[in-house]
Amino acid sequence: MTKKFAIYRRFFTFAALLGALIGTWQPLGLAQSPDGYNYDESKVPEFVLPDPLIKLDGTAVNTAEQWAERRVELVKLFEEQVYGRAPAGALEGMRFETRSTIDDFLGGKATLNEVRVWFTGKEEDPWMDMLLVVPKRAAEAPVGCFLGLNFGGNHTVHADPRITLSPSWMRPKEGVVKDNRALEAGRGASASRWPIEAIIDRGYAVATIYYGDIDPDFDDAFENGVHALFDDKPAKDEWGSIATWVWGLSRALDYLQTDGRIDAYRVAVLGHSRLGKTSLWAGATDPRFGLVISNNSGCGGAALSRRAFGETVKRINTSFPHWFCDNFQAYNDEENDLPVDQHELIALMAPRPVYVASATGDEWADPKGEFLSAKLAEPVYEILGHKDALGVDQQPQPDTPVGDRIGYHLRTGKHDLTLYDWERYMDFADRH
Ligand code: GTR
Repeated sequence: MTKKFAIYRRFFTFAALLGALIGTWQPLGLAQSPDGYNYDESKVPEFVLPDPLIKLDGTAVNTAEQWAERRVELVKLFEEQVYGRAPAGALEGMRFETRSTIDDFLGGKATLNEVRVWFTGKEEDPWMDMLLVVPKRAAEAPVGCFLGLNFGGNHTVHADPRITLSPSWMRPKEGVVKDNRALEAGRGASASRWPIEAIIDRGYAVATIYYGDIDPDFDDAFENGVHALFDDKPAKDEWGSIATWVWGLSRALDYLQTDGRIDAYRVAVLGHSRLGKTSLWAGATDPRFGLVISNNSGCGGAALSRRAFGETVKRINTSFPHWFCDNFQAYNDEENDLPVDQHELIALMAPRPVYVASATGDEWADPKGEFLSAKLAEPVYEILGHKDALGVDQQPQPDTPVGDRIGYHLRTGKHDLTLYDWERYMDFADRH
């Protein structure tokens, strides 16, 4: 087969896959579009997606070796145009301090630790606090662990009053945050998103960190959080907040690798919404994460940018200019100019298992666009020996999980992370 033919074949296979998918989409129950945003499937613009299996020089990717080269290209494009380059690895002097141990957590089923990660080892510099809950059975053999950032402080994930109330800066929230500081009333406020006892009962550990410890979530010209440890304002292709949160997740994994109760090869990184965008970028940049989970991550996460359905690139860059690198602004209303799209982000997890989840009432995050990204990552898994990684051509009915190496479900309900989602993630982790 000539090289040219191989490229054409690759292109047409990808185009045919895309065409077939577009032809079979079933619109969800249409909610009213917010002003200026599209929730109408028939108004999705025409677009051509970049093919993950064609390199920048036009050559086709047919083998694992060729994919390894293509992968480097894709990571670089996402770094330079979307999330921004981050410093590689930990800072010199980083150390871990276990600040508390609760041995009788959940009636003695688990041990809870609060571990502070001192990023430079110096107490005057930024740090992050990890809450880690480990089932007692880890004494016999190391266990797998779910790691994810939380929105409201570690004290919000469980109501146990022995968990330290976060002293960090918080976004305002009625009843649980006042003057940008956490209130006692916020204890357990996010417990429904963190079903810790159910996770422990399934034999997994769970670790979480307040995302604002790593970088407070507001546009502050990069002066606080870990940015303060690095020089000046980031250049146009350097890290926004998502890449910074990812840097923190990798430091959390540095710690987990030192904790003998955790099987460091079985750490799943998970996140909801903006933190789902974050878990995907973490999985893409840190191959130590064995499994990657994106819950309702939407624009800049699992959803295809070119569909411009629900939240658009322009809207996200306007509301949250600090999340991505400044180069990403160039694609406001110009999604077709992006050298990548989000199916290629999902493909960066291959051959590791990845799970994408949507919710019926979360059209802002474009559930179909999230499904399509998962689907269009399949050819990369196939090259790496996992044929039919997702295994279905159409978005499944609500509450019908699908997939082998690539998992997907569409939960009935709103934008949220629920016990239903966690149960699917644990089933998926059990299988892998
Ligand atoms: C929304 C944003 C989404 C999503 C969400 C969240 O305001 O438009 O992209 O990230 O916030 O993180 O809760």
